[in-house]
Amino acid sequence: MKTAVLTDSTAYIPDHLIEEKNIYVAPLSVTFGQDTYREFYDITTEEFYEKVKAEKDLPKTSQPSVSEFTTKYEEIAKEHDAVISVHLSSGISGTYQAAVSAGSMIEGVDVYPFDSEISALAQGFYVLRAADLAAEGKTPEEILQELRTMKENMNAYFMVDDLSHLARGGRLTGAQAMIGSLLQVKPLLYFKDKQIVPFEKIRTSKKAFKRMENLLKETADDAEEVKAAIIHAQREDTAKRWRDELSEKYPNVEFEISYFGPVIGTHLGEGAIGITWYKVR
Ligand code: MYR
Repeated sequence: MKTAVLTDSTAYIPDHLIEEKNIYVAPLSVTFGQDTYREFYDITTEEFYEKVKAEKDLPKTSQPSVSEFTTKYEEIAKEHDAVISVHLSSGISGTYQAAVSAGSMIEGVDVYPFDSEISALAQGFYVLRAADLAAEGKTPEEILQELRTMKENMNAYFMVDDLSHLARGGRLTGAQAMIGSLLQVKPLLYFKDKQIVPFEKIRTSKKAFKRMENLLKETADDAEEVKAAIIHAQREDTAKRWRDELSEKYPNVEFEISYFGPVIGTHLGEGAIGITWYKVR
């Protein structure tokens, strides 16, 4: 059985790994006024953040349509029997549901949708693992089982510079009433039951970094090997400094630096930064 792996563009997997591991990508889009750009194909992350500054219209995002998924699955069907389709949380986007609908209609390839219940490189970690397992010849059921185990060990916390982006896009669940009070602090955010919710209110960004480190430490102290990524929206210098500091303190944690691309950047705004990790063993 030959199994492919497809994800959506919000996994923000580096291009060289997409090529090396033969990962298929279904793009989400950002629209400024009348102009729509598919991330990964039509607009780079740099171009996007420049455009946000230059344009008067704030961008909107959209998921791939069912027919876009169908086209991708048809392409995959030419050379594969099955596809693991890994997507951003169904609690913040209809992407996963579109993949499920397309998968139920397509013939010639068995589609196994997987709701990552998260996004960005945390989602990417599932994709990369699935691609490695598929290359080893594991069955789709074996791959899904491994992804479910990973999910039990996946963590992600992040903060934004300006909560209004999340509030405007309606992606900050249960917090509308708290927005006023949250604006005074740096809330640490995380995913709970597939949705973004405030984890803790923290007074300063210094304390928020420390809190995220302490949460990572709880895993690192108890593990032999941890994979992590610092993910940022145009804060590469801060991300690198933090990575260097953490790498020295936690030698059993392997760090990547990743980014919030156009679609996720629309909802978090420039300046957002977070960390994701999971215990490998
Ligand atoms: C759509 O239009 O369907 C896309 C909606 C994307 C919402 C994104 C909300 C922010 C996600 C933050 C992810 C942080 C992961 C560490």
